[in-house]
Amino acid sequence: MAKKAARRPSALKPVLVLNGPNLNMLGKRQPQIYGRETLADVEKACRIEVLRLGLTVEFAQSNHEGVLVDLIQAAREKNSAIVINAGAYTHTSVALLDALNAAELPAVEVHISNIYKRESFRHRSYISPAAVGVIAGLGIQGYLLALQALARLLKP
Ligand code: CA2
Repeated sequence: MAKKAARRPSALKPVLVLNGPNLNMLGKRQPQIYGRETLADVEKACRIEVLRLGLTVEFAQSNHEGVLVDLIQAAREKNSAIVINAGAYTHTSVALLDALNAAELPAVEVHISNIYKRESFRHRSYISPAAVGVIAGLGIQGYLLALQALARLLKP
């Protein structure tokens, strides 16, 4: 019987999954837009997915733009890639765009909701030019799809 190939623990630095303002409220308000799963559920699902993918992950959330910039700056040394849901800063922050460009890491932008179905101010992302790809509207599955895409990009 053919043996299933065991995945070796990753030699890569962890992928940073970074969440911006108000995403700590996930599952607690507005379930019609953002669903019923909490940020802790997102983290759990990401940790299971990276085991399958042979990656490791670090999770962070902040409501503060400068803290997010600090985390992206540190990622340049500490992390191999970034999954980012910048929340409302997506639509306003040149600082996050600059930090992502300076980090020179593959980054995937994720939005739980379909930002193009919503108010016009959400149609514009300042950070997309620094992303290898953008996933929107697929709920928290978007984070797992982002990790899958990065696994393909990072693996030799
Ligand atoms: O769809 C997304 O993931 C967003 O990045 C979420 C942001 C929003 O400003 C973006 O336009 C799209 C808002 C995150 C707020 O999350 C909450 C979750 C539950 C309750 C209240 C806020």
